[in-house]
Amino acid sequence: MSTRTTESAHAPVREEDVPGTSERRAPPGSLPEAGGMGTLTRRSMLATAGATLTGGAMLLSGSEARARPEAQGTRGPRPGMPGRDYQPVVVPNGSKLPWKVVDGVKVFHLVAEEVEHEFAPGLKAFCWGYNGRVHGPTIEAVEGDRVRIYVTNRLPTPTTVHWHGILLPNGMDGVGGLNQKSIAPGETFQYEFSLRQSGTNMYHSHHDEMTQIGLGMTGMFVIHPRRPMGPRIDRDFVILLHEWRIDVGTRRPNPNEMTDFNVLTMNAKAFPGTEPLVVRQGERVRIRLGNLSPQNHHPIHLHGYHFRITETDGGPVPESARQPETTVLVPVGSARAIEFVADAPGDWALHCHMTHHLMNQMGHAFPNMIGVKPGGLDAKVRALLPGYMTMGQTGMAGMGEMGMPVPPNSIPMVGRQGKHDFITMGGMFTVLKVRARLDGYKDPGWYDNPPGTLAEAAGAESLRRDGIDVDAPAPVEPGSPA
Ligand SMILES: [Cu+2]
Repeated sequence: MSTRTTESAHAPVREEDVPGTSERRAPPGSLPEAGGMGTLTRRSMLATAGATLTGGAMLLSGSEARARPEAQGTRGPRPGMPGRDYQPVVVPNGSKLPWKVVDGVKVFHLVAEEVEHEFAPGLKAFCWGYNGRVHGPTIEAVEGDRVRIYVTNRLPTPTTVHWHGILLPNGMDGVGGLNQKSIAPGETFQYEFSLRQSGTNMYHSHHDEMTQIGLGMTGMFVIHPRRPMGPRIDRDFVILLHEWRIDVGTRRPNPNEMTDFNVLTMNAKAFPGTEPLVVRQGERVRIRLGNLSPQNHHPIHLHGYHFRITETDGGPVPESARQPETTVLVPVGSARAIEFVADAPGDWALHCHMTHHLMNQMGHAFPNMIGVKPGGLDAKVRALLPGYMTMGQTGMAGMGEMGMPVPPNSIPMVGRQGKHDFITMGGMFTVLKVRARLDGYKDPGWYDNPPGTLAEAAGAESLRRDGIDVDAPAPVEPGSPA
């Protein structure tokens, strides 16, 4: 028997840690298969899948029985139920994949298909996703659950699904060609495995990865622990990070882009399209962040709080290793969960700290105009180009606010009006709204700052009292006095 170093009591055991040669044959029942009746036509497959889903008892051959722990007389625990076994996660702007229990197995159905998706008001594009959504619906299950996931391919090209970070038999891992036959257009495959871990994981296409992940074929896969770990979480959010290249004037993300992404998203929405995270003051909050962007790592910064990173997609972080943080780096192909107690009321920014990830489409392609003095230039150019105006001499902040006419189907610079002024960010930005009183979890509007707790223009009396002379040379002293 091969051995694994176990780091905690929660370390999972691999079903397949058994002696054998390096070229093992996949045990029967450990490869995803076309949906039971050979290759299905598109028209018949939903009906067939439906029949299979409600088909009742499943006969196991002897070899299948050996491959499945519950058939060895150690039947898995009963399927985990929301409310009883776990507190369901919240997916801002997102969706969840429904399921049903058939003979003790949780059955899901993912449909890979083209989706017209709105990134923010004003920008729609044709992406690839699952079940009419970009990204795919969040899959939610419980440690110990056995899951059977049907995948129907309605794309014009083959695909597969990889269950990212989930420990499973090799033939269920979803890498096209390496682990399984790719799922041809019109086919339905079934994946089946038991969840021997808990944590924050993901799923994504593993066929023509650059194209299919780049077009949005990703989703989150949350596995709750069978027995709760640590303090109870009141609000458990799921956010998947992504980046896209959508040239102004087009309606299709360009998956061939390698460096210059111009739409940065949380759950496939760019600010101001992102829904706020609404929390009651005093609640314990978890935010699960996944990153399946093509190229960039995202340092996600939360204002107003210090938090601990409690999970990676490799499992829980031991308590002794949870250092305090204000920014969590979520590398490509990784997930991180952070936790904190929401004791400070307010509207707190939650955003990627890469400043180019806070812009929308035109920020990246703009010439550097800082400090340019147009003088009489505008009038001269207007003779040739009516309506011409030099822009950007003091930066980008005014561009969204001016409400300039923009090309159709584009979000060039937009932020949105906030309570106090215009919010000059786009992209990977959202707001954590913490309130003492809430009417449900719908958006409570902007925060009312208590008197004396808001930065405002300084009054003459304050300036005089504190000896601040705004016309004097700006005070400064050496950082390393002699
Ligand atoms: Cu970023």
